[in-house]
Amino acid sequence: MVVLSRVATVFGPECMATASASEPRSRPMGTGRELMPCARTAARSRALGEALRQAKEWLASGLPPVRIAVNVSAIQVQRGRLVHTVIQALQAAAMRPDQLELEITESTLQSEPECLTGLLALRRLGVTLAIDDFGTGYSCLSSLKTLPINRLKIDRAFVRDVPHDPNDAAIVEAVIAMAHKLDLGVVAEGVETAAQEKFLRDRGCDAAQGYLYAHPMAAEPMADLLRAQLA
Ligand SMILES: [Ca+2]
Repeated sequence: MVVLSRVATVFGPECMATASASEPRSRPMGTGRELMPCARTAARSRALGEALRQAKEWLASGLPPVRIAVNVSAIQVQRGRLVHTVIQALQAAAMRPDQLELEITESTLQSEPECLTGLLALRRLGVTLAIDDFGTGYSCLSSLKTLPINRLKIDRAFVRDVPHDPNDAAIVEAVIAMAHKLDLGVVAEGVETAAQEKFLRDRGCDAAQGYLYAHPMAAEPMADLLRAQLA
């Protein structure tokens, strides 16, 4: 459940690749509310298709449309096939591009022309793009103004010790302020305590995810949760 400031409503689930559908990752994850485990595949495009198929099923079962977040790799973006895969998956699920958010881990993201071209094509399509685990990679800050992204997700490593650790608190506060100056949304990852949530809310963080809201779960219990909260 997303409960921070400007986002008072549900974002929707984040779909992660896991070893198997019955073996969810132990790390707290989930955009906004929670996480839907997906089968690990060599090509994450299968996870993308699975996630969108699930969204279509939820819609058919009477749930209001939710935004689905899916993790993709920068390699997928660079190879140039991702746009085609996304278009096909969206068509198969009869979903609009703005109902899909793609998360790309910062450490794999580069400002190389192939990556930029792929990201631009996805943005033109209308898909939302987020940098995942922001702060742990080595991308230079200038990539933030060159890459066509919509949101930053602050890595849990910085969130874990706020508000007590003054260094982490300073970093998180600065990232939120910087993101907003750049017109980017901000999501905090790994939120587990009310004190963390208050710190983030007070600094204008747009949304949060983590154990405080929900643990990783399979599609069925998540449908129940969505039904209860969106009713
Ligand atoms: Ca993610």
